[in-house]
Amino acid sequence: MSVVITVAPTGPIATKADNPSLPTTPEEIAAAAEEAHRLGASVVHVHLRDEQQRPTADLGIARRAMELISERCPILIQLSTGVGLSVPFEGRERLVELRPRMATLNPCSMSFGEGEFRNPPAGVRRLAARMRELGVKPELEIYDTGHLDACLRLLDEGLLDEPLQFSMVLGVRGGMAATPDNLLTMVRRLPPGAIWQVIAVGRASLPLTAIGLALGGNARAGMEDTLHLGKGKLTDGNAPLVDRAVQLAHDLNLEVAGAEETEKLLQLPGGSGHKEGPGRRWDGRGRSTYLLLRYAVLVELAVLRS
Ligand code: KMH
Ligand code: ZN
Repeated sequence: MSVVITVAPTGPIATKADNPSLPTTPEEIAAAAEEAHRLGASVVHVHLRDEQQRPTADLGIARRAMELISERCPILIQLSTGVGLSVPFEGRERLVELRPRMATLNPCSMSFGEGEFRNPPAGVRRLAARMRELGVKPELEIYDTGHLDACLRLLDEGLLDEPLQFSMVLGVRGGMAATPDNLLTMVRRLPPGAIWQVIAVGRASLPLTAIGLALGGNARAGMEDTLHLGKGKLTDGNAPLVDRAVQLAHDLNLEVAGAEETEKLLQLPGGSGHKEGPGRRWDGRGRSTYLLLRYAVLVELAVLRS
């Protein structure tokens, strides 16, 4: 059984002032992607920054990052169309014209910390349609239960193709809290054959990623989601976080998919994707592992809250 590990090396929020190892230039992002690929990541989720480290949807910067990454290794590129709260939707959606293999699609507007994440319904439909035309696989970012319903409506309207690929984002202020119960609720509601991973921010990243893997999901790791390896311990790059996710998968007796296998598992358009295979499902064999993990997470969350 193989899982897909995605590295998210940069994100839209942190800067080098928060952690000097954060990769922000196309060169640094490409180097982080290559190292993550060497460790077992087969997808890189890319946010671009300008020279002042501000999030940007600049096509020149994005093109350069994509070229540098592809020159270094065969990791599959997923551009973020979330980009950053300060960048208007109309600029963000143009990124898919660069035809990355995948890009994120954020289906709904929401409060995001103290800011506002604008994803207007007409724009989301337009972007979904354009991604479909270009053969760019959307990864659907769902921060709350209603976001799943919005995605299912897009499917009904013919704007998405199955298998749907989801990121369950937990722990953003404005979205659902990072609790095992919320994750379970979402997993139970997924349509058959859906492919998914957990994105949990901050301290919840590790325990919820572990639960996600045990439940049949893929995993994401990187400095977009947490800048720390443990309490008070800054990570000195993306590599230790990716390494930890790979280790976690191996501890759960899961293989880590390479880029070619990932193309098939995710059934990416333009690839050699097989049609019959649904996403990895939890088949009951991991039940005791899962229950133990769940218990461990509940204890951990209780300790963190106290
Ligand atoms: N950092 C995520 C919680 C996207 O990439 O499309 C939000 C995000 C969305 O960055
Ligand atoms: Zn992102």
